Amino acid sequence: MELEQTFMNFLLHHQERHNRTYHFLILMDAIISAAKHIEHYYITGALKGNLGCTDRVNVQGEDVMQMDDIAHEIIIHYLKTTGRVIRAVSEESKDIIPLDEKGGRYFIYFDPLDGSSNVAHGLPVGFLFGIAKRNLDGPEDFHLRAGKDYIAAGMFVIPTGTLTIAFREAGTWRFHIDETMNYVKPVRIILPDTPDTWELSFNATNRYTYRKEVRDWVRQNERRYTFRYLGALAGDFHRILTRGGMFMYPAIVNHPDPKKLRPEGKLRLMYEASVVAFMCREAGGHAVNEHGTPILDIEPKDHHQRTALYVGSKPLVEDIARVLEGG
Ligand code: AFP
Repeated sequence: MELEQTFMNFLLHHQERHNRTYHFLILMDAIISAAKHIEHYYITGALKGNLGCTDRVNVQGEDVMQMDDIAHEIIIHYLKTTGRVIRAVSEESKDIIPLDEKGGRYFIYFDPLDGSSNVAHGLPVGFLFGIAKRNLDGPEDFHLRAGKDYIAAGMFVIPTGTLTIAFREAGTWRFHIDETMNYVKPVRIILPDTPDTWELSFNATNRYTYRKEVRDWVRQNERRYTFRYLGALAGDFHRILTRGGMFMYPAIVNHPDPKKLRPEGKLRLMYEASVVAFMCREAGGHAVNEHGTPILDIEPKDHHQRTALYVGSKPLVEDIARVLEGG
């Protein structure tokens, strides 16, 4: 019987090889515990009437929490116990959450349950996170970090039992949960070079709402690749990492309903776009916004800032970036 290396053991060796402290292990242990908790809750949530409900009251007359609020609370609970987090940004909290402003060492930016339209069906959703380190050489000014300053970024695809995580200049790795609920068997992810397996992923109903250059690019290129779309970034990007190709969520500039226009894009910079862009870079890929600017270079002005996103295999992203820059 062959037993596999666990994530925590992998991380321990990683930290030692790079002469790093064990603080990051403590943080990752909390993140893993939170993810397992959310995963378990998600699998059993329908039984408790907790999947995908809004403004509902249960038989005891209590408010039924939505799954994304539950996921948020679970993560904050585990992060608090570490004493290592200065501040957290969560999709589910309007304000930045101060945790341990004196002793904390890491900033964390996360989306506790991304892809909420899948929740009611029990289909895959994501828990995405990016981590940056405080200034250790002087006073901390608490500025929001750009993706290029993250030290790690990752995602759990829930409830599939997978964790994909990238470490700065140390690659992107995938783990699977085993029978004992440990994430095991590190596999390094490198985007495939050859286009044979490449896929395109975007919300096809939006195609007529893109700016002309992007519409033209889609028309000219889409037949070359297989098309897949789940509607949850973590799941869609998980496929792109393995198969290559590109996930895109362009700016919506031509919608007949003005309320649906999204000239800045839909996805959130700090806990969606920068997270997948970081993982993609470490797997050999690239990511840009609607102007062709690398996602990882964008300095956030607001913690819930939105962006357009084109992420995936370098040749494909560079090709559309030329179109975006010229437009
Ligand atoms: P929700 O969490 O609001 O469902 O949004 C999910 C998401 O941010 C991302 O995970 C998807 O890739 C994208 O939005 C899907 O958006 P569309 O439903 O417009 O295709």
